[in-house]
Amino acid sequence: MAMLRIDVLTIFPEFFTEVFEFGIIRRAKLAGIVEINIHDIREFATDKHKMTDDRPFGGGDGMVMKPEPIFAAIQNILGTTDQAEYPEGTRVVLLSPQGRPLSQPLAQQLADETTRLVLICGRYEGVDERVNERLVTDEVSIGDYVLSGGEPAAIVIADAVIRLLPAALGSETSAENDSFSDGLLDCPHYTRPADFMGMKVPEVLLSGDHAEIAKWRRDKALEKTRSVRPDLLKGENGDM
Ligand code: 6GU
Repeated sequence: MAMLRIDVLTIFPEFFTEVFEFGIIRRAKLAGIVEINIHDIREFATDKHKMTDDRPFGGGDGMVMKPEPIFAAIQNILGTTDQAEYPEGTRVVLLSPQGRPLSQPLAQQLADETTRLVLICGRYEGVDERVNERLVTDEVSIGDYVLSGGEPAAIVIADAVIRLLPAALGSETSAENDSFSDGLLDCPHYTRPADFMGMKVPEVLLSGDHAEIAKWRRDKALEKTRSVRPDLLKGENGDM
């Protein structure tokens, strides 16, 4: 049995046809560590025109995703639209710019605690608030910019979570050295050749002195973080 079952609700199911077929995600699927199901919200539409959105009450531009098809999809996937009756380990995530920002700790928490992860891809104009009120356990954004829909964000969350599933990691320690696992950006990396077009690999990395190498990596990670993301060094690990 898969350790994690992911269900994606989208009006663009074709968006996901190949995106989960590569690398760690493909391997995790083949190993039965994760199962990913894509659901077309339109198939749960109740009216004869299969409408998934409608004009906003109160007026204004854009369309709002209707609640009925999303409620029907959740009923179908989880067997209930009552959060109290969701299977244990279930999180229903609405991807939206109004959500709390995705972070490495949130991805880690989802990897550690979740067995059923439902990702609802909203369109940027919005989703009827009653979906949020009744069905959603977590509203999540992937950053301070606006996407035309939550689909790319669903892929980002799925990737960030799946690679943290214990059995998905190629090497036991490879996630420990990630950017953000210690609240810093990663240090630079080099491989052969030691001299590429006159650009030399730092001498210390060729020295075999593991203590010196560890110190160099830490210094470089700090230097990089200070120059690119000083905010990560300020609060004592605010959201980390
Ligand atoms: Cl989750 N959705 C949309 N539409 N835009 C976003 C986002 C999500 N996260 C950042 N921008």
